Amino acid sequence: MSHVTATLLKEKITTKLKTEKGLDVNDASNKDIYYVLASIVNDEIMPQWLETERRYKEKNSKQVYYLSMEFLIGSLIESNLLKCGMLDASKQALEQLGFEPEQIFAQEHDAGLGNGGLGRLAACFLDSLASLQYPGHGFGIRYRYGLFEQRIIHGNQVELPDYWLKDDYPWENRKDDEAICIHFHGDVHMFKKNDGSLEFKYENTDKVMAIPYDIPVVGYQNGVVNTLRLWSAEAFCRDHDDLNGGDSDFYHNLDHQHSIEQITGFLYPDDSSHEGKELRLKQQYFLVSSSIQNIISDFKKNHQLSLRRLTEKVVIQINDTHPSLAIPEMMRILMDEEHFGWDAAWQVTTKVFAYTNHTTLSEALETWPVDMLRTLLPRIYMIIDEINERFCKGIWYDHKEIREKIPNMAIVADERVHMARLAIVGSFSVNGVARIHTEILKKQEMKDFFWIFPERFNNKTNGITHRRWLLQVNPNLSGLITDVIGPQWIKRPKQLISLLKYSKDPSLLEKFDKVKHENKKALAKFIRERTGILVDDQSIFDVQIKRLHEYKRQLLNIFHVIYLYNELKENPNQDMTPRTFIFGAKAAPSYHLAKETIKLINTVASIVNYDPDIQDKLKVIFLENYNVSLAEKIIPAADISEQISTASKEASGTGNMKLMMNGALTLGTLDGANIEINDLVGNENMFIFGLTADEVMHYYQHGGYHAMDIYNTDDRVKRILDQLNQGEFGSNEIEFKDIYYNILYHNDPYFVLKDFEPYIETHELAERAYRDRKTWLTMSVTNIAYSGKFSSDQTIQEYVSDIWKLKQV
Ligand code: 26V
Repeated sequence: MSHVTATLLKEKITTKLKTEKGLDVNDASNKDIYYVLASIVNDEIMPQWLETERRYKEKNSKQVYYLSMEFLIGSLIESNLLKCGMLDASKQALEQLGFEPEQIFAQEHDAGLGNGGLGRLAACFLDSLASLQYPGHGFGIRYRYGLFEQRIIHGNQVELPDYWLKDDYPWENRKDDEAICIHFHGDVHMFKKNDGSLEFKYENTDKVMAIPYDIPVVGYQNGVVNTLRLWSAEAFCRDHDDLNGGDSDFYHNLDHQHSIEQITGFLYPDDSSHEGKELRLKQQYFLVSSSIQNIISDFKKNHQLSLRRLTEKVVIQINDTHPSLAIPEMMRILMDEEHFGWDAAWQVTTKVFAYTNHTTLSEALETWPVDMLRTLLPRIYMIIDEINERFCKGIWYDHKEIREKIPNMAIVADERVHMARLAIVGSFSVNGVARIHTEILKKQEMKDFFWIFPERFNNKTNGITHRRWLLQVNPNLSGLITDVIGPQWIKRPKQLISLLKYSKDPSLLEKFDKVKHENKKALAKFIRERTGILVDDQSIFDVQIKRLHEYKRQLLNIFHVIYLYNELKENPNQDMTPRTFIFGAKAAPSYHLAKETIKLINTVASIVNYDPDIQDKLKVIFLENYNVSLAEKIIPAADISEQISTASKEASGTGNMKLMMNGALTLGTLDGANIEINDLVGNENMFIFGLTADEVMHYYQHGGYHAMDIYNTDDRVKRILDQLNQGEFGSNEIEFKDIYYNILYHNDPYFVLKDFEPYIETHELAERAYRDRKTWLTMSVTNIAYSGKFSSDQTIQEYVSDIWKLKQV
C-alpha cells in the first residue's frame, strides 16, 4: 500500500474507531489509536500472508527454519508500517488528527523475548529473510514474562517482571487446531520385531500441549510475509468440567495445569553463565519437540516425498546449543515413528541441521547432568548415548592419532551431556559469527572437532537490519542519504558506499552535522524527561549500550570517567570538550560483580553530575531498562561507540554495527566484528586501542601479567582503586570492595588495568579529532558509507548460498 495517503489513513482511522470501537476521534486515547492503526496494518498484512504461504506451496520451495530460544523482536508497529509503505503517511495522519506519532508507537510493549545479541540477531535475520523473499521461518517460545524490567533504585538494579502480554498483543494469531503434544518423563519399552529390528514404546509420560502463536514477519515492500511461530505450553484438561469433575482432583489439576504453564512462564535472564535448571531444559525440549514435529508434518503435507528426501526441502539452523536437542528429537521421530533404521535416520539428520556458535566463554557453554536428562527425557537420552558411542568408536578406529582426545570430545563425559559437542557431531555446518571468532573456534575451542570435520566449519559475520536500524530509527539521516545518493541503498545497502564520493563535500558535511545535532537534541530532551538531568547537546555523546558483563568492560569506561573527574577536580579550568557518557545495561540478576558495576556507574554519576567544580563538562547518564526501544532512541544520537571488550571475548557484537551505521565512530579493541569494521574503514576512521587477542591468549597461557604492578606504578590507576577502596564513591567503605579485590587480588582477569593507559590516550585522540569538525564528519560519513557491508541482508545471502541453498521466491 505504498500509494496510501495521509488523507486516506485519516479516514480509515476515524471509520475504524467508529465502527469497531464506537468512538469519536476526539474521545480516543493513545491506546485506542494504537490498536486501530495496528488493525489497519493487519488488514494489509493478512492477505499477503495467505498469498505468501500459497506461493511457497505452489513453488514447492525449500524452507529454512530458524530455531531459537530467543527472538528479541522489540516493537513492531513502526516497522510493520514501514514495510507496508505506510509509515510516513501514518505519521502525517496522526499529526493531523492531533496525536503525537511517537506516543502512539510507544503504546506497544516491547516483545523482550531475548537477552541480548543472540536474540536480536534472530530477529534481524527473520527481517532479512522476508525482505529478500526467502522462505524462512522462526520457531521460538512465547514466554509469558520477557526479560525483566530494570529499575534503578538508589543506584542499584532492581528487577521487575515484564508482563508484556498485559494488554492485547495485536500481532499474534493463536492456532488452536495446530497444537502439538509433547511428552516428558515416562518409561521406555523395547520390543524386538519379527524382522529383528527394535521398536520403542513410551508409557506413563507427562503430556503437555504446545499451542502455536504466529506472528507475521513482513518483507520490505515486497508482498512477502513469513512466520515467526512461538509456542505456548498448556495442560490438556483445561476445560471447566475437567477442573470441576472429581472434587478431590480439583486442586491437583489446577496445580498440574499451573506447573505445565510454567514451562513457557518466563525467559531465563542469565546470558553469562550456564545454570543447569531443570525448567530451562524443559523449555528447550518443549521448543525442539514441537518445532520438529511441526516441520515433519508440514513436509508430509506439502510434498509427496519420502522423508529420506527431507533435506531437499528443509534445512534447520540452530541458534547456539540451546535448541540442540532437535538433533536427537529428529532421530527419535525418524526411528520410532517413521520406522527408519539408525543409519538412514542419521543420514537425514546430519544433513538437515546447521549450528551457529555465539560464544567461547567456557562458563556459558551448556552441559546437562546425565541424571536430569535421562529422567526428563528417557528416550532422548538413549539416543544421545548411542550417538556418543558411535562417535567415540569412530574416533577410536578411524582417527587413531587422536585417540587420547576422546575424553575431551565425548558428548557424554563426566556424567554430563556436552551440548556443543552434540551440535557439532549432528550438524553438517558449524559457524562462528565473526572472522576472529570462527578462527578461535577452529584453532582453539573446537580444534579437535575441526581436525575431524574441517569441511563443516565456516564463518558468517553477523549483520543488522538496516531497515530498522537506519531507515526506521533515523529518518533524518536516511532522508539526507537518499537526497544525496538516491533511494537504491534501501534495497541494496551496499550502495551506501556511494556516499564516499561526498565525504569531503563541505555543504554535505554541514547537513550531516545538522542531522546528528538534531538527533542529539532529541535524546537530550528524552534524558531530561526520564532523569531530570540536563545534558549539553554540544557535548560529545559517548555511548556504551549492551548487557553488563565483565568481559565487555563497562568498568574500564567508568574508570576513565573517574580519571577525567579527578583531573577536572585538580584543574577545573582545563580545556576540555564537554562529554556526556551514556550507559545502558542490564545485569543478570545473580551476577554480583555486574550489579556492583551498575551501582558504581550510578554512584559516579550522582557525584559528577552535581559537582559545581565540573561546570557541566562531564555528565554521566545511566538510562534504566535498556531494551530495543531505548536502543532506537540512543543510537541515532551517538558520537562515539564504545566497543571495548577484552580482545578474543566478544564473538562479534552487533551494537558496533548499528552505531557505525548511524555515523558514530568506534572506539574499541581489535575484537569481534570491530576487526572487520577496521578492515573496511581503516585506522584513520576509528579509534583502536589495547591488547590484541593473541596477546590476551598468550597471557592466559603463559602468565606474565600482574595487575598489582600497574597499581603500584601508575598513579592515576592507584588513585581510582584507592578511591573505591576507601569508600569515596559509596555510602560506606565496603561498597565496592569486590570490584577492588577482583582487580588486585584476582589479577584483573579482563585486563582492565593493562588497557587503561592506551584507553585514556585513545580518548584524548578522539577528543582532539572531534574538535576538528570537518575531519570528524568525514570520518563519520565514511563509516556510514561502509556500513552496508554489515546489513543482515548480506549475512543472510551468505547463509543462503553456503549453507541453506534456498531459492528466492
Ligand atoms: C547464553 C546463555 C548461557 C547459558 C544458558 C542461558 C544462556 C542464554 C543466552 C546466552 C547468550 C550468550 C550468547 C550470546 O548472546 N552471544 C552473543 O551473540 C551475538 C550474536 O551472535 C554476538 O554478537 C555477541 O558477540 C555474543 O556475545
